[in-house]
Amino acid sequence: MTVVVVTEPEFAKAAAVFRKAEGFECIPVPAEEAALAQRIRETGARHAIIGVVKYSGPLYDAIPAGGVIARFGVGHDGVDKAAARARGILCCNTPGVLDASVAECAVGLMLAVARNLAACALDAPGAAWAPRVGVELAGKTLTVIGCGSIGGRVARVARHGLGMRVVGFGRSRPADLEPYAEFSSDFAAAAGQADFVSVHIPDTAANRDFISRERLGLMKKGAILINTARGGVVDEDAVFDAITAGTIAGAGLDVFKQEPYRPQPSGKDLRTLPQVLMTPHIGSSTREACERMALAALRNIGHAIAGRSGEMNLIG
Ligand code: 8YV
Repeated sequence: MTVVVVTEPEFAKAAAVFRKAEGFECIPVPAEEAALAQRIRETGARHAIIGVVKYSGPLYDAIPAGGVIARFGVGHDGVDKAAARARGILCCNTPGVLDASVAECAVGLMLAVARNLAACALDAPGAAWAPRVGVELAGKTLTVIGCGSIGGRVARVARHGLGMRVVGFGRSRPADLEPYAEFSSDFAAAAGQADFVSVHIPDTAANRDFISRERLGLMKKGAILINTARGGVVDEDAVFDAITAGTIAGAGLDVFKQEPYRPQPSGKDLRTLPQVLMTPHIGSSTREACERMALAALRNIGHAIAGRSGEMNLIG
C-alpha cells in the first residue's frame, strides 16, 4: 500500500474515491502547512495531495526526494516549484478535468448577477414580494479574459447556449477561434465593449492585479465582472471603488485574495455591496469534477511510483 496524505478539504470533496483507491492508503490531514508537514513525517507518506493553500516552507522538507506533491486541481500558484525542484520532488496538477464545472460556475454567476437571483431568493419567502428587474444575456457581449480551455468552454456555452456575442482577450490567439466573434490582445479593444467580463487567467507574477483600477476604468459603464480564476488577478479595492462609483454595475466573485474572504487592509468590504455576489471558491466543486481530480491526482502519483514521470501532468 502506498501511503498518501490528502489535505482534509480535498479528501472531503472526493472521500469515496480516496477511501477505495486501489493500492493506496489515503489519509486525511490538515491543510495548514506545519501540521501537514508533521503528519507527513508521522505517517511516513512520500506523497501529498493538496488544494489551493499556498505552501512555502515545511512541506518541501517533509516530502522526500522522488516523492510527489499533487495538486487536486489545475492552478499551481500555491506550489513553490523551485523549492520542490531543488529537493527532487515531483509536482503535478489535474488539467482538463474541471473545465466544464468551472465554466458552468462562471456562467451561473453571470446569470445570477444579471437577474439578482441571490437577493430574489432571499426576498421570495418573506414579506417582500418585489420582482427585481434584471438584464438579459442573449445578444449581450461577453469578453473572456484568457482563452485557455476553461475560458474557451465559457465562450462556447455563452455563444451557443445563451446567444451572446463573445470577444476573446489574451496574449496569444487561441487555437480554436470558433466561439469568438473577435479576438484581441488589446484590453481596451476587447473589454471596452463588453457587458460582461469573465476572467480565466492564472495567478502569475505578470497577471497580479490584472483587473486593475485602470483596466476597470476601460470597461464599459455598467459592465458586470465575473472571476472564477484567482483572487490575485483582481484588485479587490479597485472593484469596490468601481462599483460604488457606478463605473461597473456589479460582480460575481468565486475567488479572493484571501480565502476565506477578508477585506484588504483598506477595509473596503465587498460583502457590504449588494451588487456583489460572492461564493466560496466552488468553481470546480461538483461531484463529477471532484471525482475526476481525485482520480487524476492518484494517477499522477501512480505514474511517479512506476517511474513513468513522463506520463504525469508535471508542473514547474
Ligand atoms: C481547487 C482550483 O483545486 O483547480 C484549481 O486551480 O482553484 C480548484 O479547483 C479545488 O477547489 C481544491 O479543492
